[in-house]
Amino acid sequence: MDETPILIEDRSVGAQAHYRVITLNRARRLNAFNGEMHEALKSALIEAERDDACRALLITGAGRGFCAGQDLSERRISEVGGALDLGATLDALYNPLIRRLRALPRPIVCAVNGPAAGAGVSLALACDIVLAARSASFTQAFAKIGLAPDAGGSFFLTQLVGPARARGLAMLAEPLFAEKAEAWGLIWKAVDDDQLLAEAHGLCERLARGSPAALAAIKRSLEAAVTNELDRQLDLERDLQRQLGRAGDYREGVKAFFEKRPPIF
Ligand code: T3D
Repeated sequence: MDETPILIEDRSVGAQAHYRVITLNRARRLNAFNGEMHEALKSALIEAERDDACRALLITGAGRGFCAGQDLSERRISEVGGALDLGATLDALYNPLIRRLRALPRPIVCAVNGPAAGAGVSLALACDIVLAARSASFTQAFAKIGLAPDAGGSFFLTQLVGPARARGLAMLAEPLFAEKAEAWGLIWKAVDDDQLLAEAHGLCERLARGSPAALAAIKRSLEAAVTNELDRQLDLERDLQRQLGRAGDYREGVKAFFEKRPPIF
């Protein structure tokens, strides 16, 4: 099984802009992470950040799964002699990935097309807008293999669904299906399976036509709001708004409002 670990495709939105679709492509292992997939994803995110014409990202999975977390075939203790340091792999691979996704100044839509488990859930929750097919599930599988949520899993879960539900999900390691995930506030929306990609592309197109400066500022502001006190957040809002108010997108937005037409960013 040596497929290209991720597939990358650009979809144009007008002459100057596009959004980028990243498809995790290890379908036989439900797109579980191995070293190559980590490396490919890292390069794709660095490249997306460099490319100013890339206005949004869409992350999804090939085949019937989204991402089953770490590829456990790389973690058979009998084969690695019990010398595994999972702290080191988190430091080297997962934590930089999550930090990169959260810091990327572009909106990231995630289309969860099937089971997400372990760090696969963390990957989805690190994205900005998460859609899931109704048949998709989110499983904090860690406890079943003697681990605890990682790659930001404990953080995202507690922030999004609150401590009581986070404890139940993490300790019982049961699948949470898309509709309940939406009802609990874990994700933006559950959609019919056959509509998932169309909806995700529609969202990306909308975002790619939006103001890049505003979307980057929104991402930064909401990220900071998770941990900031009100005073700090008010200051950050002021600073970001000052920057945005001096930029061309704001001028175009206001002009378009009075001309009763959609803005062109
Ligand atoms: O560096 C570090 O190690 C630290 C970081 C850790 C991060 C983590 O993510 S730890 C958690 C690792 N992930 C899991 O424990 C999840 C394991 N998978 C599952 O629980 C289930 O497969 C799912 C809930 C995701 C889906 O269940 P189901 O019934 O739809 O599918 P399945 O039959 O279990 O899996 C289909 C195939 O994918 C199967 O292969 P086979 O038998 O057809 O050849 C299965 O072995 C394979 N697969 C699924 N998950 C993984 C995997 N192979 C390797 N690694 C996996 N994680």
